[in-house]
Amino acid sequence: MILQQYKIVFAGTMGAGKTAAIQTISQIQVLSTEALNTDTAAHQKALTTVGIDYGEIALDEETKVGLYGTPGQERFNFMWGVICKGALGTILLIDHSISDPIAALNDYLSTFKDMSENIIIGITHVDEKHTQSTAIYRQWQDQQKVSYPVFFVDARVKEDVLLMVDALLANAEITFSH
Ligand SMILES: Nc1nc2c(ncn2[C@@H]2O[C@H](COP(=O)(O)OP(=O)(O)OP(=O)(O)O)[C@@H](O)[C@H]2O)c(=O)[nH]1
Ligand SMILES: [Mg+2]
Repeated sequence: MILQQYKIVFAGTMGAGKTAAIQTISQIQVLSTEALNTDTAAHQKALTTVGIDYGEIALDEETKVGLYGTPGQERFNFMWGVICKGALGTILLIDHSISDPIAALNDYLSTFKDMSENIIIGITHVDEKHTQSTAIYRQWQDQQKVSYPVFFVDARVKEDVLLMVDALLANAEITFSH
C-alpha cells in the first residue's frame, strides 16, 4: 500500500539528460512530451521536451516518488514554476560539453532557487571530449554563499541517477524535518 508519494523535478539545460535520467530509473513507462527539435542552433539533437516528462520509482512498499522532467529550453520557462509546485526538490542537470556551462549553471540556478528550496546539481556529458576541466565546478562551489552538492553523472546510468535522487531525498529530510 502506498502511504506516501513524493515529487521531484529534473531541470537544467537543453540536452543535459533530464528525459534520459527519468527513463533510466522509472519503473513505469515514462510519459514523455517530446517533439522534433526546431532549435538546432541551441542543440543538434532530434527530439526535445516541449511539455513534461513523468515517471515513477518506488523507494519501498509504502513510498513512491514521482519523477517530473521540465523542458530545458528557456522559451518554456513559464512551465518551470508549475512543475516545481509541491516538489521535495530539484535535480539541476548541466551539460558540461556546452560552451559556457558555468554561465548556464548560474542562469538556471538563479531561476530555480526561487521555485525550489532543495537543489542538487548534476554535471552530465563529462565522458565526452572537452576543452574545459571539471575543476571549474569546485571553483564555482567555493564562490557560493549557499553550498550546493555537485555530482558528476551520466544520465543514462542508473546508479548515477539514483545517487542524485538519494542525495536529494536525504537533503529534503534535513530541510523539512524541523
Ligand atoms: N555521452 C553522454 N550522453 C548523455 C549523458 N546524459 C545524457 N546523454 C544523452 O544526451 C541526449 C540528450 O538527453 P535528453 O534526455 O534528451 O536531454 P534533456 O535534458 O531531456 O533535453 P531537453 O528535453 O531538450 O531539454 C540523449 O541522447 C541522452 O542519452 C552523458 O552523461 N553522456
Ligand atoms: Mg527532455
